[in-house]
Amino acid sequence: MEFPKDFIWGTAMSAHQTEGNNTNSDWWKWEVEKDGRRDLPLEASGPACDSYNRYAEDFELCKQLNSNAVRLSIEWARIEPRKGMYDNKALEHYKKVLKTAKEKGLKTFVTFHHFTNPIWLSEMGGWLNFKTPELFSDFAEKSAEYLGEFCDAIITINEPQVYASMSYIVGTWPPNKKSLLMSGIVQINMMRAHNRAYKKIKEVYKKPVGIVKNISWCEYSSYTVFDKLLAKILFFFNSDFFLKPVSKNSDFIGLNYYFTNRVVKLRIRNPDNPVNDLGWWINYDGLYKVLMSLKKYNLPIYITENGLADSHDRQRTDFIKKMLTQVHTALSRGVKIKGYFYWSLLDNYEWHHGFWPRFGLVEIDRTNGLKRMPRKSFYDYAEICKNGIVK
Ligand code: IFM
Repeated sequence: MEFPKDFIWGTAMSAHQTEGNNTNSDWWKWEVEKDGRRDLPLEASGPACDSYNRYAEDFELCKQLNSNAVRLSIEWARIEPRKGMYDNKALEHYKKVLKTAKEKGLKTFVTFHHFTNPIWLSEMGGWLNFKTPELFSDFAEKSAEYLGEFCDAIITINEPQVYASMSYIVGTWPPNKKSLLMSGIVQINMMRAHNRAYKKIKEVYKKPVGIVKNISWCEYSSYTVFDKLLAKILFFFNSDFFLKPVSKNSDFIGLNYYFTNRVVKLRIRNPDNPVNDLGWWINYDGLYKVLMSLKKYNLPIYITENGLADSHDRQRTDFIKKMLTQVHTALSRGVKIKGYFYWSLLDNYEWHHGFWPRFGLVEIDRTNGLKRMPRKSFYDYAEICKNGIVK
């Protein structure tokens, strides 16, 4: 299977998960305040992968991977550590990071919000506060103005509904709320934030700006028509409900696809084979179905994340190839897919789970100075990136 010559081949990561010592963020605060009274997070992020200092080494790995792009995020909590006070040193740091990536021949896809918030914002009520879209847009405009020269594409918000659900329904992420109403408010504020930030960014930055949505396909058993109906409703809320109101202000859609859910007798009951180390059901044709469902938006699509936790690297190469097969089929049926980013380059901080889920093409040895050790799948993906061919 041959992919278009100008196809983007990359890997994705995020600041809090890789940089280390993100001390001005709500996540850091929550991690260090753990005093034995609660069981999560399983670990604190601490130095993470120390990518704040070792980014050049990481980009060198991207180069060895033959990839032509990298997706990473900048940290709002570092750039605006106090409300309205921008830290020029932090902006300069990210300029250096992005410049280094470009010097290594990588296109940069830069996310402005990837789950973490400055502590001052969380003290104002975070994404429940109706002023937050405005505050986020100010930060976004400032960052785009300063860093835009070195960004090939800007992503306003990563997986808004995952954030709204983990932090405000499931409650395993800060601020640990369990309220459907709150989650609804957060989602609306994130839609408003995207739309507003898009317009502000566009005033100072002429390249593409988009949003990244995690979308899971939803299957149903053949038990009753109600299973089918529920599957359709769940898929709608996970996809068009959020995308419709933001699609007019998006130059592309970023799709993160990991798994499919299956409704059986009005419950989510997923098969336990094949699964990744986190128990997520691996269903290849779910990716195809989600891609086909996005065709109606008539926007370029990047698969901005796709990957699996697989500590022994047993399934990763096969996973990538089978997912890319689905991408290829969707491409041949007219979906405008422009690129694929594997999540992730490195094993990194998997939020409340700590470091045990290993998504990396490159293993991080946490007992040996965070040494980077490419896995076999790294070399297999490198072949794909080099030739644009999946065999
Ligand atoms: O690690 C996360 C990432 O931060 C967002 N998308 C899913 C990944 C795997 O869970």
